[in-house]
Amino acid sequence: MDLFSQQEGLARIELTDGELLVQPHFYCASRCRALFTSLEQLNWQQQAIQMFGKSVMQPRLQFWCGDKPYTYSGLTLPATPWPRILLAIKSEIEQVSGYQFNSVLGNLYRDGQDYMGWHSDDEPELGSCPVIASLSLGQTRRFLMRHKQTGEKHEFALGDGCLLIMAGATQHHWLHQIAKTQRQCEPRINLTFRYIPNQPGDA
Ligand SMILES: O=C(O)CCC(=O)C(=O)O
Ligand SMILES: [Mn+2]
Repeated sequence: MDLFSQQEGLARIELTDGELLVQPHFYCASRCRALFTSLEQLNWQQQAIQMFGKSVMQPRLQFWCGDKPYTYSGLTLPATPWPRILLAIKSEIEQVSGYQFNSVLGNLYRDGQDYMGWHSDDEPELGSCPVIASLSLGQTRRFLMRHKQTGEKHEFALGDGCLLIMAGATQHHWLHQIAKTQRQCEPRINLTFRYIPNQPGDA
């Protein structure tokens, strides 16, 4: 699908059983470069997750911050203070989208061998219809979606400065991934802003 034929502002993409919004040039090229340079300085880490009962290193680097802890694949990320740059980006995305976020999971794909396998962002902490705002910086990578019941597939090229929002029932019905590639590949940073609602028993 060609994201670049869309107009200015967030545009809706037709999706069976889900809601997708996209703004291919949410940030201009010079702002993207400046953001990439600052974000690279964060404390990126390669962390282990549990898969089929085994501990495996994630094939990418990760950065987390949020107002509440978040657990996925056996890895618990604690509540941590926000670096100023991430608060600024969060607030700009909130203004444009009208959604609120209180956490961000960042991914740093060092080269084409770094990837993220098929998954849905459907952890219980995210509530029943999670809204995920995903900002891409740096190298364009292929973002694939596959319908869990019908197998329908879509592919989007997520380029420098692209904002993609998944909402509604998307996480119930769709898986997504960033595939490996053999092509020459520069680093890419992706920030996924999330909202973790209050749980029963929270103070
Ligand atoms: O890198 C991307 O575009 C996707 C990241 C993602 O799916 C996630 O962090 O859950
Ligand atoms: Mn995801």
